[in-house]
This record gives sequence, structure tokens and C-alpha cells, in this order.
Amino acid sequence: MKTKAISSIFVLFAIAAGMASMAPAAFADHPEVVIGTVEGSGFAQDCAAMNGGSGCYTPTTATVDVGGVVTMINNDATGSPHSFTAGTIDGFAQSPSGIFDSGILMVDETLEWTATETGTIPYYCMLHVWMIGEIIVQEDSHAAAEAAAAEAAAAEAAAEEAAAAEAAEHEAMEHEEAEDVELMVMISDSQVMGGTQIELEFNVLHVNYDLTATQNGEVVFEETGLHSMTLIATHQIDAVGSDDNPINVKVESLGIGAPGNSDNWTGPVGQVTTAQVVPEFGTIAMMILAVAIISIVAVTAKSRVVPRF
Ligand SMILES: [Cu+2]
Repeated sequence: MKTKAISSIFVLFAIAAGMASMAPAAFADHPEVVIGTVEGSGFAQDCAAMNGGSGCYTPTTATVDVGGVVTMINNDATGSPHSFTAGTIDGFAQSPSGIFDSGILMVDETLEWTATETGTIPYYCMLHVWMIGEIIVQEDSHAAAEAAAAEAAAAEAAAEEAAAAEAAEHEAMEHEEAEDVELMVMISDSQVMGGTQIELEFNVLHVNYDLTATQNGEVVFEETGLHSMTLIATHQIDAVGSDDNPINVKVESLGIGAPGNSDNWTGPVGQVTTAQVVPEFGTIAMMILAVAIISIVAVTAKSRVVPRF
């Protein structure tokens, strides 16, 4: 049980570690980015041709993490003023989104803008309607990794807690077990119709046992693998004991638990309780003949314990 709990922690931890190590690979790191203006972009609409076909801003498509800083600079060496205005432009119809707007930037003037949420933000230059670009804001890879790590830590903590609970439960079971192994058998008898009725009284339910009765060295009753669902079991022996010829009854415990499920039986195995039955008056003579209290240290639930005598 304990081993299982520990191995499940390892599995969880392995999954968590895997997730944490995979996260950075899934997202490239873009804590900050600089966007410039293409030289001469203010004079000709053909920025694409001037910039190797990639647009009028450099880069035309920029990527930044949430929380990352975008520095927009008008570094057009021709000295043209430009703007970085978030929104779209269709011909001369401008639709600023308001996410950011640098206003008119003279050469070397900048706008710093911090991305706050994921998405794609188009922008344009309000002076040169052919200048358009976009900023892709993506999830912070560090934050994602941290979130994954935090999740992993939480899972690990939960697993540990579960393991602790299981261990506690296990310990509690061991205690209970240690108390339950105190098997007591009380043997009483009565003379009935030319025979003897043996009554066994147990202190626990579901005792599995062998019962043997001998008289004068001869076996008068023998049954193995008996099971007492209740606390009392009665057996009929076809013999009558006397002072000169008593019946010796022997009860040997096999374990406590459901019949046929001996792998899960607990309690003392091989504990022997004997009684010498000498009915004199035909009434029930109660005799507590053996009360064996066996203290054991149960290592696992399946351990068989052989009591000492
Ligand atoms: Cu411009």
C-alpha cells in the first residue's frame, strides 16, 4: 500500500517535471522587442520593395510576451516623421483602436508600450497610409512555465497529502489489527441426546478454525476450515465424556476474515485453545480454558502471525 503511494508520487512528479521542462520549448521567449521604421518609408508607398519585401516597419510583424515591453522608434534615416498608431487603416479611413498611439514621432523619438493581454494588434502610420504592421502578444513563456511548475508543485503536494492520509489510514488499520488479533475462544459444552454439544464463543466475528475432539486417544470429531460468521458456533460430537474418559477439544485458529479469502485473513494463525469436556450434570458448563492474548507487530496487512506459546 505504502509502496503504491510512493510510486504514484513518482509518476505524478515525472509528469509534472515533464510538463515543466516542455513548457519553455513550446513558447519562444519575447520579453521585449524593438520596432523601427524603414528608411525612406515616408516617401514611397513601395516599402515592401525597399525593405526586401517585408514591409514598412522593422519588423513588420513583431512578437512580444504579455508583460513585455515594445519600444517603437522612428529611426528612419531620411528624417521623415512617423507614427505607430494601433488600429486599422483602409485607404485614408483610419480606425484607431486606442490600444496605443505614439502620435507623430520625429527621428529617434520613441514610444514604449507594455503588452497586457494576448492577441494580434494591427497598427499603422497616420501620416503614410501604406505603412502597416502588427504586434502579436503571446503568453509569457516564463509565466507559463511557472504556472506549470506551480501546478506540478500543487499536484505533488496533493499526492503527498494523499500518501500521508493513506499512511495514516494504514497505521490506523495496523492498530486495529493489533487489537483484533486478541482472539479469545470460550468452549462450553452440554450433554445432549447421547452426545455432547460444544459451543465456541469468540470475541471476534469471522474466525476460521479447525476443530478436533479426541477421547481416549481416538478422534471423535474432526473438521477443518470451519468458519464462524457470528460470535458463537456450536458443534455436535457423538460422544459423551466422563471423569474417566474425558473429551479433549482443540480449536486451532486459522485467521480472521471471509471464508475462502485466506490471503486477506488477519489475526493469529495456529493459536490453539483446548478444553477438557467432562459434563457431569448435562447442563451447560462454561469453561474459559484458554485466553491467549497475542500482541503482534503487523508489518503488512498480509503478514501471517504465528503466536508464541
Ligand atoms: Cu510614416
